[in-house]
Amino acid sequence: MLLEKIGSPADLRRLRPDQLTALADEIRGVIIESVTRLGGHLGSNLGAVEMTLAIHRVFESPKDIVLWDTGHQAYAHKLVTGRQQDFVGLKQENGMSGYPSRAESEHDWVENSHASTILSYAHGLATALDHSGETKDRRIVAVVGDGAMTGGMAYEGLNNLGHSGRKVVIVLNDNGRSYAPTISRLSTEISRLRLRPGYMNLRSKVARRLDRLGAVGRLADAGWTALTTAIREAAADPVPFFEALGVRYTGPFDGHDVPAMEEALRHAASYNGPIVVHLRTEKGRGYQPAVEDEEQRLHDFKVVSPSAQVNTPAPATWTQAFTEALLSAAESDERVVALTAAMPGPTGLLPFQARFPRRFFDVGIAEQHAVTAAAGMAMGGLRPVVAVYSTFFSRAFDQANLDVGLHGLPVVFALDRAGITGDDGPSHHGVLDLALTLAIPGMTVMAPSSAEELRVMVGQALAIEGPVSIRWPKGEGHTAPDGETGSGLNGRKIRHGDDACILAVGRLLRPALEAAEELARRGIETSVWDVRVVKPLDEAMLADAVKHPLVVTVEDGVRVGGAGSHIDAALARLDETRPPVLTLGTPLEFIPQAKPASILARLGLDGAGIAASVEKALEASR
Ligand SMILES: Cc1ncc(C[n+]2csc(CCOP(=O)(O)OP(=O)(O)O)c2C)c(N)n1
Repeated sequence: MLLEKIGSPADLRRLRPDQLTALADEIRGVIIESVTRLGGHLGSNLGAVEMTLAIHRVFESPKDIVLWDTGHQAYAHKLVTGRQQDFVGLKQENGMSGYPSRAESEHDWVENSHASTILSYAHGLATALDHSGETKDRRIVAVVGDGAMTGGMAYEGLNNLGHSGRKVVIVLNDNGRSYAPTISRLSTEISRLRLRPGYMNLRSKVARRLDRLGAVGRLADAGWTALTTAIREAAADPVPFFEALGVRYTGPFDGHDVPAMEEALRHAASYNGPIVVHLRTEKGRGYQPAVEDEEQRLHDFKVVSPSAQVNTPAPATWTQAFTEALLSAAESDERVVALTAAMPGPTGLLPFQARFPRRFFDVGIAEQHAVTAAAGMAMGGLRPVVAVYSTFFSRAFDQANLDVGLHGLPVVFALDRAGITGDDGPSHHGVLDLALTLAIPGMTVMAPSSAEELRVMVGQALAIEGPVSIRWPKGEGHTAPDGETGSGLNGRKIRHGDDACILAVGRLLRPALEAAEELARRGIETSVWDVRVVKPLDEAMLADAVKHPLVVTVEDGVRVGGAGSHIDAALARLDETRPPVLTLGTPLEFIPQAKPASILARLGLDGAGIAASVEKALEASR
């Protein structure tokens, strides 16, 4: 195994070209084996193998700074920076992160894993290096995908890099896809260029001729750049876009040809300013199901059972319940349209796209645009549904608050993967959406406790003349504990008891009921409500709650400013002498990766934890 001999990127620089090919195969083997067993980003990592080798042979990390946008494509980077042994714990509790991680390695800088930020980090780091006079000795290379280039921040970064002239090599990792084919005019234009064989042939013919001419013929950098520019112009190159922003462009190059990339990167590194090196890569390379990934399951592969085979369909999920309800609402109301920020597969919109292609909008990784565009659609009389993961909704808070909320527009926010999501770590937990949506005046906030409730709520939400959010967790859909669903904006009382009243939000209804049973075994009788709608709160539910000596709220979002705080404030308004209110939720901490059940147990949000908290609070109040 060659890989065993690679302890750091310096070891890569000793390898011959044939060894690099063998090493790339070994790396793919490790990625496929680890991801199919433990889950993780498959297609993106398989596509980035040779690119990673070329970057680490040209740039000397950690002296040179290697930055990855999103960070979901950094497995090969991890493998060549001394973390081969850690792949056994990929995305597991106390194991290696699926993203770069500053705690893991001095080769890792950015671990936020929300897309389109890297050019801003690069601009900031380049500014800092200029300040400290280190620019001469340290270089910065920032890898960004064509998908990430659809996010507004990427353009803000590009604009500022171009304006400042700071020295950064931007590697555009262009595989033509986000989860789905990338939605971007720029990307389409670039793809057109990369797919035009005449252009590529002309490029390599010129390169070969220069090679034959030897050292003199290889020209100074300036001459080389002028020549490639001339070729591009002759081929009606659309890429002056970058250059209008003050960022040089070179490419496209074959992102699986290490020597060609090395040459391109060396040229680029000698340019004194921001420069894009455009690499054409194949997502999923080396593993055909990931190359063909129409269902978008292999971008971020989930293990559904220990014996799971790739392509095994997942069991019925919350997302599927959303899809079905949305399709049926859209059949009867042609104003209903759906938007996604580059995630039609994971948000359950592929069937909607197939059924209503003209009413479906993939806007690219552009959550902010999605929300304000939805505001515009609602102003024009449509009924937009913005389907987005809870964690990515944070990006568009200002747009939801002012562009939608201030105008009181009927936009439905369908927030999937809310609460504790698990193995993607701190950046992917959906613990902020309740606090954020509750803070928006006029927003109706729904939290279904079962997939059946979710179906009901989608229909309800579309009938409300104002903004509505519906948030639900990741994974297999819960069924209602008693097979019932609620109605209107009411809560639902599921259990009766006099000692305490538990108000449970969304998926935490289940552990709340388990806690109630556990408490009953200890002689403590509790009422349990399924809150269903967190805003506006059901007055009858509040009136019932204050009749108990203790009120307990449970949610899987931040305790501070979340549903519990909101309920506490409402109870205070209702009854100055209200009973004590115990609010259970997630702490204001970045929560590390682990299985959701394990995290919830650690945070005291499983049945046993809730029961223990209730008992303790009752003892304290006696
Ligand atoms: C703000 C934000 N929205 C959505 C996502 C989910 N997401 C993760 S990777 C990805 C696609 C990225 O495409 P690209 O940058 O081209 O990289 P590739 O996976 O194709 O290599 C998306 C949409 C995210 N990480 N951040």
